[in-house]
Amino acid sequence: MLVKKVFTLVFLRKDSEILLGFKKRGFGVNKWNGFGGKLEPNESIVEAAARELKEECCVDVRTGDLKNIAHLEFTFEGEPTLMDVRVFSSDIFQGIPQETDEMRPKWFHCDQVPFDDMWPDDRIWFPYMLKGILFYGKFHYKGLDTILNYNIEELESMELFYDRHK
Ligand code: 6OG
Repeated sequence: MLVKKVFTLVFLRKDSEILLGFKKRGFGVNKWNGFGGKLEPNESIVEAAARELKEECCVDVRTGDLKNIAHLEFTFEGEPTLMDVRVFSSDIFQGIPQETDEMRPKWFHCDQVPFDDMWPDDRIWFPYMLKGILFYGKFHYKGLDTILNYNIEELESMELFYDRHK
């Protein structure tokens, strides 16, 4: 039996750029990624997404301006946890990204995403996100560097997807 843990992951967009953060500690250390983390008790997923963004790079976003664009699931060979990652994007936010103890933010042109210094799955699913295609991606890892298998399903609507996966 897999134990599901929910995480958030937020990408801010500005013109042809995307905001990534270089993770300074914890899971995914020394990799560029979006901003996010675990839910706190009594918090909705979108509230957690906005809180984590604020904590990690000091930018405010209204929950209503966060668009759910993907659902990711990660499993790791021999481990009992399924990471259920809710991906959000927004081009409406307040403030200038600042470095924190956890993340060093930087804007990247969408053609210059630093995939060599990111999770290996990112290079597979970023093209969907950058084209504006909603999707459900599943990745099964061996260790933290090798993807044993994966699947990506394009979605018409996230609401219909979550209705199906209640
Ligand atoms: P904290 O441990 O910082 O939350 N995350 C992943 N993101 C990508 N792109 N690929 C993965 O492949 C990931 N595994 C986890 C979810 C961890 C943050 O890292 C994301 C959270 O935003 C395995 O609380």
